[in-house]
Amino acid sequence: MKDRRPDGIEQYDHPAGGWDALKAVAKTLAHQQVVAQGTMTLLKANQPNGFDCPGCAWPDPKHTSSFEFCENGAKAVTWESTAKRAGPEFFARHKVSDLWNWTDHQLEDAGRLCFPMRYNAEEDRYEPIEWSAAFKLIADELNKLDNPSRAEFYTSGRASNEAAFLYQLFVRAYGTNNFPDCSNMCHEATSVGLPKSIGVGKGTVTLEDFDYADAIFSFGHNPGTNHPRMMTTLHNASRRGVPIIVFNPLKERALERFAAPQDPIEMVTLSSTPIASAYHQVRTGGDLAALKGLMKAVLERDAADIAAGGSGVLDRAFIEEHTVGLDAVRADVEATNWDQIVAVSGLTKDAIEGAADVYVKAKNVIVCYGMGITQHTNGTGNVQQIANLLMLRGNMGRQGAGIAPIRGHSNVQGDRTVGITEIPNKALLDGMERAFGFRPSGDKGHNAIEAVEAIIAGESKALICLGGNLAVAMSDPDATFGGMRKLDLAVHIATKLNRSHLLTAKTSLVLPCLGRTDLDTQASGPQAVTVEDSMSMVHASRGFLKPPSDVLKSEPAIIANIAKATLGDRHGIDWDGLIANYDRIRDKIEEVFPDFHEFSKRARVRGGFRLDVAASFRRWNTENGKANFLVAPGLDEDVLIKNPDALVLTTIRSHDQYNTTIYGLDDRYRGVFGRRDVIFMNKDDLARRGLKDGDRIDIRGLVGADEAAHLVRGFTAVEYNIPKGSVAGYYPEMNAVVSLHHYDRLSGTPSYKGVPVMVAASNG
Ligand SMILES: Nc1nc2c(c(=O)[nH]1)N[C@H]1C(S)=C(S)[C@@H](COP(=O)(O)OP(=O)(O)OC[C@H]3O[C@@H](n4cnc5c(=O)[nH]c(N)nc54)[C@H](O)[C@@H]3O)O[C@H]1N2
Ligand SMILES: Nc1nc2c(c(=O)[nH]1)N[C@H]1C(S)=C(S)[C@@H](COP(=O)(O)OP(=O)(O)OC[C@H]3O[C@@H](n4cnc5c(=O)[nH]c(N)nc54)[C@H](O)[C@@H]3O)O[C@H]1N2
Ligand SMILES: [Mo]
Repeated sequence: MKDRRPDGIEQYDHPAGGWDALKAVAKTLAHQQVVAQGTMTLLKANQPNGFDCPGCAWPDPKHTSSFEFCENGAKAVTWESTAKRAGPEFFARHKVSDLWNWTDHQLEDAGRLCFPMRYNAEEDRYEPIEWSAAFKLIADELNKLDNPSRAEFYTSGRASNEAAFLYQLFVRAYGTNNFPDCSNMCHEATSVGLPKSIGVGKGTVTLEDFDYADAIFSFGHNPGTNHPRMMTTLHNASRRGVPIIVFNPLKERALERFAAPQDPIEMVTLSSTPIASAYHQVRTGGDLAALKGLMKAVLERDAADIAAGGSGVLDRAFIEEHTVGLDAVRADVEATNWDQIVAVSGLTKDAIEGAADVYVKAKNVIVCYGMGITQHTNGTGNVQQIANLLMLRGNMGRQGAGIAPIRGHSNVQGDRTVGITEIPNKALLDGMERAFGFRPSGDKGHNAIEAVEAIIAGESKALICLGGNLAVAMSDPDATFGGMRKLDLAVHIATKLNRSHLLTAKTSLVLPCLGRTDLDTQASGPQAVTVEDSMSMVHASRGFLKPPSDVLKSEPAIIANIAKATLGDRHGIDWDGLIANYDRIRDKIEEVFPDFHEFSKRARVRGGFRLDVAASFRRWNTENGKANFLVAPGLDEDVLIKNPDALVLTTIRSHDQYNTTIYGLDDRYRGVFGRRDVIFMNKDDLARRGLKDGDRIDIRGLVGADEAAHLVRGFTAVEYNIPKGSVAGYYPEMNAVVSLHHYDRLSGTPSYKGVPVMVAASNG
């Protein structure tokens, strides 16, 4: 590449982690004005008797009590425990139409919300409202709807088990299953795909399993940024000589080399540990082809071994005893030729065979994956092919082996476990009837896409959000924003101001709640909540900071009060009693879900407890009682991508953001500083369009023949090490080119990582 790079684009040669990570934390602490208190807070993250870090869902090691440094965990904690406040004076100073012009970074940087606020349309401002008036207003609006299914109840994955359980109780007692959830945009392909293959929509491994793995495969996740504590695990595995095979279109620095901030030698000597033993830059959306290639190579090795008089490389005993469907998968894989696999994956046959050799040689293999796998129109198929690959050699349900979906929000998995689902199963309905004496409706409700579609169509008139920033997280802001402005009621239970709150309805309320780090005191004294991590471990979390204002309520308290106002004494639920002592909520959780037996007691034990994941013990809760090999037909994810001029855009997180919360404008490991308006492109793709590094470009989403263009103008093209045909840009900015109709038909997961686009010199 040339010496002159676009403004803010530099070569970053350091390993991930190291001193730069410590410096970044110092900067965030200063920016959020919390230096002394903030440092203290950080020391309590993920400690026994401390709070669960809101940064990610990676589990805590069982036996550590020492402080585990995590740059992005520190940012998440610091942004929540900030000294900045967005109280009534703030809203008196700024009209909503002015705030609309602020960036997402500026909105959240205003600080913690302190008082319940209601929108006054004449003044175009949010004004303070008393809690009791707010609850009554919500109840009146909800009770006015001619049908409870005209209301949508969104959950973002930071909500605790206790809050999520009360929320689903309220909503089911109210009468709908409309539960759009952030996980619909995230790991839904896992939640839908894995139950059909292994009988549970969760990962099968524990943190300890990584100590016994002989090879680790990583598909489409960026742990150095999004799950930094996972780097400790990968760092240790690499040092043990475990091969780590990465499939990712971008060379993510932490997957190349990492300097562990807890390793005094690496810190003092400025050295680092290589992580990936092989790095395969698969094309965006090329994973299905790569996975079929891997299986093809494994089957070829098996045939060759048997021809040479060996016993083959498949785990035939496992396949025979535990599985169904290998013949169909074998036929599909055999019918897929290497030319197709190479063309779609963008990888050479040698590369795929090399990875297959590592796979076959290892006794125990774990496959980890993230959004690079799930956020595709064939996301569910991708997930199921990963399960197939593992099952070929019995890498499922035994020590050191299994599937590891790397979850996003710190309690996104728990929220689903305790009942946030638009498709309640019989066990859930039976449990609710047992515990509360009424049988909720079993009708299918809305997921996130369906909820937004119903809002746009004017069918749904009320939206309540338990956290999150639905409008900005969702595809197609033009359509989504317009729909939300037509609502009769919008309620946001939140810690910080964001753009969704500015999409005002006829009645709009922003209700401030306690965060993870805040002390939560109820009638019986200080409370703990519980969360479930990516590996099904459930444990307690206790905040200890003085809340930003005396007026704040906890999420459970806000939900209980809305429920009480809306339902009166319908079903005889003692809402006040439940929130007076959260043990009572946990007792009810236990009644509905027997797997939570002795919940409060077991949650208090250091490290918590693991929920039963049957597939971890080779019990298959599928319809046929077996683990199923499943075919995902074809290789191409989208007809539009066959357009020879199209490129496939993937939308990714920078190192300086938490979903729609933008901490800052740097993306250090990728060498981007002070800006986010860039598109990473291969140099051949630039040249083919007569473009060069630093040129201003427009990006248009291809959404089918007769729809309006989804356009982003005036971004800067950055020449980058990314496969030909693939381009990358930042989420959420790039949602403007993603059509609402572009999602996995099986799971409803939007295809944020496989967007067909056209790129051209900017004329805007
Ligand atoms: N600091 C921080 N932590 C977070 C979050 C955050 O925003 N910031 N978000 C949380 C949430 S909700 C989630 S879901 C997780 C997300 O964590 P990740 O799953 O790591 O999410 P992304 O950054 O979206 O990107 C994933 C990776 O996939 C790669 N990729 C893109 N397209 C493809 C593809 O087609 N195939 C393959 N194989 N790889 C591809 C990208 O290059 C990138 O490295 O992190 C959680 N933790
Ligand atoms: N293009 C594109 N779009 C994507 C993705 C992508 O990779 N690309 N990723 C998708 C994924 S994986 C996800 S999970 C979604 C994320 O979607 P969401 O979960 O809806 O979004 P967040 O940005 O995490 O929500 C941030 C807001 O949550 C509120 N908040 C923070 N902490 C708390 C709390 O403790 N309690 C309450 N009540 N509120 C709190 C704050 O007000 C903050 O503004 O986005 C999806 N959208
Ligand atoms: Mo997520």
